[in-house]
Amino acid sequence: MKKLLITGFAPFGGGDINPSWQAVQALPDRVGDCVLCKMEIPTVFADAAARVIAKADEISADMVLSVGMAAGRDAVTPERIAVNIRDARIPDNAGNHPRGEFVAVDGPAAYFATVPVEKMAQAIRDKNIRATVSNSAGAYVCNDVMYSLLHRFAGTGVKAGFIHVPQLPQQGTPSMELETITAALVAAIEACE
Ligand code: PCA
Repeated sequence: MKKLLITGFAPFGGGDINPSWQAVQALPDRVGDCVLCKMEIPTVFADAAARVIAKADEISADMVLSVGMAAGRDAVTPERIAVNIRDARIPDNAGNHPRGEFVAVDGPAAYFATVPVEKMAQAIRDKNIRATVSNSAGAYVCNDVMYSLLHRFAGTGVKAGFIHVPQLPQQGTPSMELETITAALVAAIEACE
């Protein structure tokens, strides 16, 4: 069995739910060859990443997947690349509002995900769920977590990736049902084996 640390975010930007954590919570404890450790993380620059990295180290995770919500997207989107920039349109949940700062001053401009993003998107589509690989995770807390994970685990055997999911129907359009998002995550995890 492989150990997968999978995280979802707390609500942010005045919202009261975040489908990323709801969907992660709804996942079974085992998917394929993976035993899951689920964790909710705050929508706060640096703090969220530090917590995920600490937990991954603590449980000796083989793989880390973070999930976040992207309003405006109508598909589940494994992220291909994380960039070394914090550039927030709105403050995070601790009031941080970085504009054009580095995630890691000593880091490269970008990292590619070390999970198979094309395979994950295809596996989700094979379940008749909308999915496409995204080439930008933004420059907010989701990108911050993805970049920080890839920076920390570069050159180790620990795989890391990020998946953005749509809003729920009650949050606006476009949207996707929670059960569908959860099923998409199952397919994505299975595709990582
Ligand atoms: N989405 C935000 C941060 C938390 C979340 O769920 C983002 O896309 O950066």
